[in-house]
Amino acid sequence: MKQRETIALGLMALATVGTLAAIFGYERYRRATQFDVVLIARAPEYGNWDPRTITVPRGQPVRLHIRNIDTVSHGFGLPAFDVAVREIEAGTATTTTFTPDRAGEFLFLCTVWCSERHLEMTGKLVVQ
Ligand SMILES: [Cu+2]
Repeated sequence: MKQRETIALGLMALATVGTLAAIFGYERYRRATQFDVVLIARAPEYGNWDPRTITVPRGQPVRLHIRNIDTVSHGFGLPAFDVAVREIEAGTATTTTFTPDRAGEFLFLCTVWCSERHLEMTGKLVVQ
């Protein structure tokens, strides 16, 4: 009887340790493989994209968090990598993921007519 209890306790301890190891291992893997970027959207007269230039590593998945802190809608387009977010409403945020597979400098832009200076709402993605 004593032996069975010891075996049961041992198995429970193994299951607990294994679960924790899997959780922390996955989190470490996710951070190592995903590149996070925060991008603020505002019409050009109120600050434009912030930052205007984003630098990311080539071949690594990029998770782009776009926060529209403006009072009008904006959109996001990165034609070189077929990324498009049709509309980000005022005061909301969205996330999009892509993997830049080639190095260079690429244009990103607002795709919603947001102000008279909408056409100035552009930025540069640098892939290294
Ligand atoms: Cu805009």
